[in-house]
Amino acid sequence: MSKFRFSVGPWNVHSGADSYGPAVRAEIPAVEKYKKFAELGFSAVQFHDDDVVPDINNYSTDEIKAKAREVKSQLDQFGLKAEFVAPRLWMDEHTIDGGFMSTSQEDREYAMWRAYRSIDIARELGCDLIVLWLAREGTVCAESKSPVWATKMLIESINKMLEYDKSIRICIEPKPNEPIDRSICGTMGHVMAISAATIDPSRVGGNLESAHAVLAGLDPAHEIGFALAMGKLMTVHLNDQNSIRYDQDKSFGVENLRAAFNQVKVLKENGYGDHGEYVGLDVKAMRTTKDQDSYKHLENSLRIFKALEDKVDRFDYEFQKKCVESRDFEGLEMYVMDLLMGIV
Ligand code: XLS
Ligand code: MG
Repeated sequence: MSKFRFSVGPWNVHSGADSYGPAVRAEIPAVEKYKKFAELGFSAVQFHDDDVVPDINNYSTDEIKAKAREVKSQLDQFGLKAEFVAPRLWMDEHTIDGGFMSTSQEDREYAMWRAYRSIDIARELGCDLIVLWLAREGTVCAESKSPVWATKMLIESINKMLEYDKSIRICIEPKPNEPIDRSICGTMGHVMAISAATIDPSRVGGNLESAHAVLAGLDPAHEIGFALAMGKLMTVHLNDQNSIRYDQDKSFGVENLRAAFNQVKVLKENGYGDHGEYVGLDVKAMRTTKDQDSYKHLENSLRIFKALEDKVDRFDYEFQKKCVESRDFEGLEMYVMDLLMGIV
């Protein structure tokens, strides 16, 4: 029985369209996804603002809040909570050059409008967490904007959100690139620095995505550990990645099993979840996956996570201590491999 509670976003179940080809599976209605998420054992749903209110630009603040309440009643029907709301600042014509650090003041103001509406939606859904995946916050032409100015604009934007709602929490999900060429806030270290520079660092933290750490050439468990050491790991997006290719959002643990083991280990050893944090997935099915298998990557990710939890529970900390005292790291490493291969 896992000690953790799990969350997932509706975009994890998708039609399979990508930049190089059309959809390969039928679209599944959101409510049907919520029902299935509950059946699979998820406790919460992650949302973009326009997952809750499609065509959000067309509605007033009151209409947006009313539509959010409709989604809340759907979640209640399945005993699900909302984990967070993320403004989707990468699809709109107003965010072509980013949002918070766009070179257009009108577009920066639009990004703040979406950020404030995300807060309104979160409140109607009964959650206090906003995730900022800074997809287009950076440069496609290095000389188009100053990295000093852009960084300050991000801090200023977060401060405005913290002032708009006196108890909302802001969680940055760092990624070093894609779709942006050069990200302004690419790792958990950048997130911690941004947090410290805001008007209320206690309300600004990080969401570590396994694949994003790999794309930055970093170890996901160490990125998680860095945020935990600062007391600022607000959620995680567990998945996997085959080296520094495009963002693959593979099922958790399927490429780098030992790295996945150490992500579970650092979470478990440091009381993650004890204050309500969820283990979030951010995974996508293979393009070859058929309609009837639309949720298999979620089931696989949960199964691998829970199997690794058992491995962590069985980890021999006495043996580890002996190996460290005698600096027998070869012996310790082989023990870990035997544990993962099921030999011990
Ligand atoms: C990218 C992001 C994205 C969601 C917000 O990895 O997680 O999938 O939009 O979290
Ligand atoms: Mg993610």
